[in-house]
Amino acid sequence: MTPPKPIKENPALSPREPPRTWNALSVSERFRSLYGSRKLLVATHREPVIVQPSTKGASPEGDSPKLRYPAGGVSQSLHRLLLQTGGDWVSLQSSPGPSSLDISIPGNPASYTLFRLSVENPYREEEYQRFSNDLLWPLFHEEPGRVGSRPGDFLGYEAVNRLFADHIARITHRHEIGVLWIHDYQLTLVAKELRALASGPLPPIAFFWHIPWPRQEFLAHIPERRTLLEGLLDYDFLGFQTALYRERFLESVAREFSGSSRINVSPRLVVKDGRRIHVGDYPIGVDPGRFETLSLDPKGQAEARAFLREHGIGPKERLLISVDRMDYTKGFLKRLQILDSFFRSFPEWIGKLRLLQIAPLTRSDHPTYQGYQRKVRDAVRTTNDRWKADDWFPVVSVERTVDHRILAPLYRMASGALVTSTNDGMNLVAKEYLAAQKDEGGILFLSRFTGAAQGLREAVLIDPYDPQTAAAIIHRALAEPLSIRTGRNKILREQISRNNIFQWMGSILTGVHATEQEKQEE
Ligand code: GDG
Repeated sequence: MTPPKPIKENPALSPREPPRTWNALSVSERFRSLYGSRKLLVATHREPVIVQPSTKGASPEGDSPKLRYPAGGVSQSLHRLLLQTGGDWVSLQSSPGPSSLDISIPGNPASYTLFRLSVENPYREEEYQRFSNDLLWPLFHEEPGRVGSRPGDFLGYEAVNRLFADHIARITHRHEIGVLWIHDYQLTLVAKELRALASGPLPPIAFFWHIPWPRQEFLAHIPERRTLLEGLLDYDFLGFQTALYRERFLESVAREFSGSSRINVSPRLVVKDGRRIHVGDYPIGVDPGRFETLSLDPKGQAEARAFLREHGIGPKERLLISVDRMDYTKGFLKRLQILDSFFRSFPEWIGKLRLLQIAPLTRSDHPTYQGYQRKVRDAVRTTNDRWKADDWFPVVSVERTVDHRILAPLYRMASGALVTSTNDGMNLVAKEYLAAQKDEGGILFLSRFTGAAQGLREAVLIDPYDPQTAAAIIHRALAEPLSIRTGRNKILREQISRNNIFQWMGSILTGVHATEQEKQEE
């Protein structure tokens, strides 16, 4: 066996970038200074918009369709960013309308073009969905009991990744692209396929992994893990949410390819067949200014009060708020157990504190999710039956998306946010809640099993697997003096202001550029 060669990392890619606060303007200026008139091309599995079917029959040519926005961290974060920098976006089409759309939203400086792919072979698309959602999603969230993929599904996964690559290759022929930025576990093989198609040089290809990278034993359940890892190493630049996930990824590469002289691993770099792949941790953030402004907007606040009225909640009631797609990784059942322990241990709260749960349905055509969503509804019913008093009951569950204009004031009005994920790459809701707490003492109760908890050390951390202790922590924190709560929020709010979404993008773009320069100097 050849001993691994020592490899030298690029100091320009040091994790300790000089501190600076990025904003929308500085990130788009940075993009332009690095890439000139060349564009950013983003690819995600899901599209960032839902096109509303026209109610007036066929919509006339050129009419702009009515759009809604799905609940989802990846697509909504990138949507906000591309409205600053412009660019192209490739994703699978999931609502009616044309095969490409120009997305521009008044008040934003740029617009982007959305290219909407459709998979012609429905069987291949089903396999792709199964491999992604029934195998990768549960295993990367350390839930092997929920795996439902079938042998052979990988063929569909490969086919759809190839379709993305084909389409991206066509766009890169027509438009001058500065960076390709591919996202998440559904698209690990796009760089590999692009390299197979390319006849000339490609722009740098970056990839961001939004979900956790699990402990090693969970990868063992994926027969194709080696192909997936090699696929990831076909990118030029890999980003993870936290140092822990980056380290676990590198450990997976080191284990899987131990003994191979083709692949060398160091803390922020992998060298594969002489090609250098930068591997970094870049925790995603939110746009705190936007949530703060929305939370203070009188019109939004009035709409939020109307929303509460509509759901039978009085204007002065104390609330805990939870906002998540109804996915098993978000710990809905654990949350209800915590509430149960809370009322059992501290009955003085009965009639005085409610949980408002905004829970838009997700993947609800899927049997695992149908079963889980049924269980959540049953548990909500049981909790409400157990603790109801007169016409009061403890859980209000709203199974639809609520616009951010209403959501941000709701965050502000709630005494606490309850984040109970059993495993979560980052969790943006935690950061949005803090952004809405200007001068307020709302408490973030944050599951320790989120990427956010790895950075927001001052938050009130809870373990969703230990409902009794979590209930006691909630009880204690709610009684804390306002000065303690606002003091804690001040520290947390400074952190989310610094590590905002623009900082995330700015440091990734800077890193990709440094990687490219290094290649040219070689
Ligand atoms: C994945 C990873 C990682 C939710 N309900 C509504 C609504 N939302 C918005 C929230 C937030 C987003 O969806 C959810 O983001 P999360 O980060 O909490 O969760 P995932 O969707 O699972 O995201 C996650 C993220 O990618 C980014 O890297 O943090 O770990 O799993 O922005 O506000 N938005 C609206 N109405 C709703 O009812 N408008």
